[in-house]
Amino acid sequence: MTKVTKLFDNIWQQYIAVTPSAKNIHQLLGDGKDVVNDHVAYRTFNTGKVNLNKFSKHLEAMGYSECGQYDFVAKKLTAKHFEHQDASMPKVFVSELRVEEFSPTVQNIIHTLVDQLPENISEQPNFLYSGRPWKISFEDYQTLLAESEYAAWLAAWGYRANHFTVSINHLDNYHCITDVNNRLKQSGYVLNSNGGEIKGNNVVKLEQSSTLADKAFVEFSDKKAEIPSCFYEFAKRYPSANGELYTGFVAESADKIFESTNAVA
Ligand code: OOG
Ligand code: NI
Repeated sequence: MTKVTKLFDNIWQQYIAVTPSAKNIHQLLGDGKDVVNDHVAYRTFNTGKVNLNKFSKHLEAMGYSECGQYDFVAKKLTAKHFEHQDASMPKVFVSELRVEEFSPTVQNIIHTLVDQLPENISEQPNFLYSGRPWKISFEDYQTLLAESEYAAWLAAWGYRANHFTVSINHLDNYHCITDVNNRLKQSGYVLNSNGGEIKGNNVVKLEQSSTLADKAFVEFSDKKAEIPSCFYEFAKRYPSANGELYTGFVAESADKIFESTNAVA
């Protein structure tokens, strides 16, 4: 196992611990075979110790490089995606919340979280599966939730993949996203239908769908509460003009995929 393969194994174990549906769907779609993971996604704040630039450095040290850039005006997010020199490794999508665009109350809560972190947190080898590195109360979680579902999710869950992604291109028994979605619904899984179950199309070279996040218990500093955890995504890529499969993301679709961790999407 290479270092990067081992890393993704650790990230997957942490993810399925709070996303049992992903483990079951992985078996269902793979029919006993391994499933190729198209990408994982991370969320962070744009504050110095943990900003997108820190993720870039962490990923670059492992053979990744920056590819696309994306802006989400309404959600107040900036994102980039990273590809590995070995194209068989999963892509990584990282977004950061533009903290200064929120109310003083929300900014204060976020600064209180980031202030608890060591300066070099992003250099730690387990950073990408380190979980929540700060203490937060349920009350502060709810204050964040009122202004940004993203901020609340990140404050509760910290540094872990918020989803893995089944590459439909590599499945043996399914060729189109509609067949995948139908199989999932027949088995009782609920899809994110925000903006339609299928986001994108062959013209933008990427079709995506996702489950709604599972729910899991989180220990806040004042109480334990059950909140949305992580989800599973399904992606089919189409060839670009050069004949190679498109490797980027589509901002309009991503905008809806983010909402897979909303309590009601
Ligand atoms: C990332 C959402 C974007 C995609 O595939 O478009 C994304 C997130 O929910 O943090 O993963
Ligand atoms: Ni995704």
